Amino acid sequence: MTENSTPIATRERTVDGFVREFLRELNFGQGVDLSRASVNDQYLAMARTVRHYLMVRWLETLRRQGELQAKSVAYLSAEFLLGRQLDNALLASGLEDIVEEGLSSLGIDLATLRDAEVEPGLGNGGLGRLAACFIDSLATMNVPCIGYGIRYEYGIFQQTFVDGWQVEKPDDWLALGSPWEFPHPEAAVRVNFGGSVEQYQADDGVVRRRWVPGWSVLAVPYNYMVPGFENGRVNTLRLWSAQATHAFDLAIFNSGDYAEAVRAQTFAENITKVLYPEDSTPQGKELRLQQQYFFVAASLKNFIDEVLPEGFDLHNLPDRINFQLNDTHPVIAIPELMRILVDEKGWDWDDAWSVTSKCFAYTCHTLLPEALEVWPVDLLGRLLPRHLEIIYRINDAFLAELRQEYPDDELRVRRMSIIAEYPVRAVRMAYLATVAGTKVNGVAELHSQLLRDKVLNDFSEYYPDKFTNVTNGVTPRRFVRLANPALSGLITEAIGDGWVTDLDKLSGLEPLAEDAEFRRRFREIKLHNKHRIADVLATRDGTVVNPDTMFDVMVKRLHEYKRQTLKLLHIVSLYEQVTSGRLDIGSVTPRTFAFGAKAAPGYLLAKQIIGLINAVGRTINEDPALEGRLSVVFPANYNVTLAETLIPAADLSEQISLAGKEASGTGNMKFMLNGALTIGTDDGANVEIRRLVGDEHFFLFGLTEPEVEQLVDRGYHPSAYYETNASLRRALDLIASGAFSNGDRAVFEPIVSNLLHEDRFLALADFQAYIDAQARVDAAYADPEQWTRSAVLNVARGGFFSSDRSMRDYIDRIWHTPPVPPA
Ligand code: NBY
Repeated sequence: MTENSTPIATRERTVDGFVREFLRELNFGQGVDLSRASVNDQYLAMARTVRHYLMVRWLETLRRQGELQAKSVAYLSAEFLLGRQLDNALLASGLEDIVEEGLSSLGIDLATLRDAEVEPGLGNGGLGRLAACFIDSLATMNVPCIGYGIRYEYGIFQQTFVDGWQVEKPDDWLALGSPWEFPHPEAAVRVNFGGSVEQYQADDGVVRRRWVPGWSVLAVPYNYMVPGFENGRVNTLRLWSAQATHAFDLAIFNSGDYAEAVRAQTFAENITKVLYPEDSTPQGKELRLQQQYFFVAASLKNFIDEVLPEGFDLHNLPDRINFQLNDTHPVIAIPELMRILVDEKGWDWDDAWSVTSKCFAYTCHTLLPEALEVWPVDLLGRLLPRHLEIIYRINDAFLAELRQEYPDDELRVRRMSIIAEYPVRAVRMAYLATVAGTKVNGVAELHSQLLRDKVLNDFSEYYPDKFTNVTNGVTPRRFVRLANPALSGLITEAIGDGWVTDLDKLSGLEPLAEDAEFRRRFREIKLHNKHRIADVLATRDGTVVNPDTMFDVMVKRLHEYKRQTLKLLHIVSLYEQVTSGRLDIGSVTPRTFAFGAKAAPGYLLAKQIIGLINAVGRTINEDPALEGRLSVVFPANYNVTLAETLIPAADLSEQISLAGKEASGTGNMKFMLNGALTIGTDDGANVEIRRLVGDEHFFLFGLTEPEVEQLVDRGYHPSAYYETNASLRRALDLIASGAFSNGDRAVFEPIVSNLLHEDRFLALADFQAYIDAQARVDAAYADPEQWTRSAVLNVARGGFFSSDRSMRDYIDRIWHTPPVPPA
């Protein structure tokens, strides 16, 4: 090998080598020399340098994959909430130390470059972040996986507060360059829409049907590296971007209408313009269905034509791939594969169904009935007429099967129809996924059980073996190793560094809960992390927080079912008692209440709640009598980056959804692994957290799911709680009085009346139990040694919540894709 073709990764893994590569990128990539380089120049050069180090591994992974043709996972997800890439790439490639030293020899601070990175916010919340954790784990575990999704030009909106009210700004994350992506315009594929279906006589004399599309766009792939942790593997994430097709433009150009041609271009490119910011209630908008079909059609075509070797017999597809459907958003892939096999490949329907029904598995992420996606048939038929026909045919066969099984139960058969008739005729995507998928899984034990017993009960009776559970997890690389370097150092010192890829090893910390010196250092680290977030908030927002207080943190999307209002009622009640003189401030545990939450822009009540949190916060923070003892911080624009500094500083993790509503939660796991104690309901993965950590180290409160159901069945009257509970009444009255809105009683009236007269998520019913649990929190916090013991045990017993374990469960229960160890 000549010097020039020696891979850089084997040649330059030294400080000098790095510095040379970095300067070369700065000079020849950015076109500046060091003395004139902006921070952004330096960041971009740095990112590209690190990328080069990973490149050899990526190419090698791809080469071996092509050679082995091992069974892989294709994770189909409309969202991948990746977070910043630089740190993760440095960690995975083992370059952290070299880079830090190299940069400092040039007088550059790595932390400054880190902060220059704009995170790709290509997801709403838990579902999108889960996808990012999963692909990290698969790469780290040497499992072949390709992530397929959408390259939104604008990610989740940037949240700002104006007078405490949420105002959304577009998230122009690509503006300063995106060094982590590799566009491949030459590999673009065409995606069709609209038109009609025609009947024709094929060469074999058979009458067939085919789609005559009305318009099409190009899907351009952008590849991203997904590096495994120190294992030499780099998997691929492929995000699709929409572009106008040339043919499309040309016809119009030829007719001389330049303006129309440009309009057409904009129209096509709209498809991947923006991420829909609704995190639970799907809007049923045509553009959204376009997005879904767009990325799924491009992905299937890419997999079949490019990833599979030439001449691959598609009858063997189920041995080669699992398409995992991340919620219903990619479910249109099912009729698309049928269309490819039947219409394009000329297969019999039954052959095609036999293959298709072995290739997909479906993960459900919700329990809210209004969150289950349905597509009105008139919309679907207009956009994808052939797919609608195929869905009808799948449904006909399914209903015929059901009528055999349940000859005397037509009501049940209709309940289970993939096509709903009311309020409009519409396709139920969850049902389609359940019928066509090999497996259906929920994301925590309780959630999977409720799916089986309630949401999809008819289906679980008909297909008992399809239903399974895989409890969610989070990647310990990003959420412990990178987010909490101080704690990571302490853990590694105690038990070695194997925990980063084998999180069950954290159990080795158990005995150290009894070690006073270990506890002292653990506490010191928590305090250090509080100072770190205090610095961040001071610089970013000019907010002052007192690190010598309990950090009580609630971060998640703003939603009624998550019950930020319950947290708020606790705060208002405390404030009311102190200011009315019934409670001595000296006896109150000093706390910093921290919130982070975006509301869907169209969710007016959620935006009101944000307004109220900020208003209460302002009042409390301005009260000199409370200074240094009680404060509320609500940094705007909570995202992955902020989570990484906020969560490690938390003492108390708020997981207070109404039982039976939060599918799993994953923030709860991140807090646990960073040594926070949880106050929570028996909901989602809280159930498993509590079981693992033990009742003594978890503050449980509230109605259980069966109790919620009973109460609602009996008839729930929130005002009864208002009338019988004096502190609740005083808190609500204080809000209603205008105390937080300059005396204007109208401002927060909708929140108060909603709670008094509707309260869909039973905040008032759980109020007293929550207050009592908070009193137990105060008592426990008063004993720092005991509290720290519990905190250490939370870490030691949290190993189960690694997304590596989730991936093992998917592999064992759903995919059956063994790892492919490196050569
Ligand atoms: O998925 C969340 C669940 O609420 C949470 O309990 C769970 O831990 C997490 C991972 O399994 N769901 C979620 O984040 N959902 C969305 O973000 C979402 C996004 C878009 C749409 C619906 C839901 N949509 O219909 O457009």
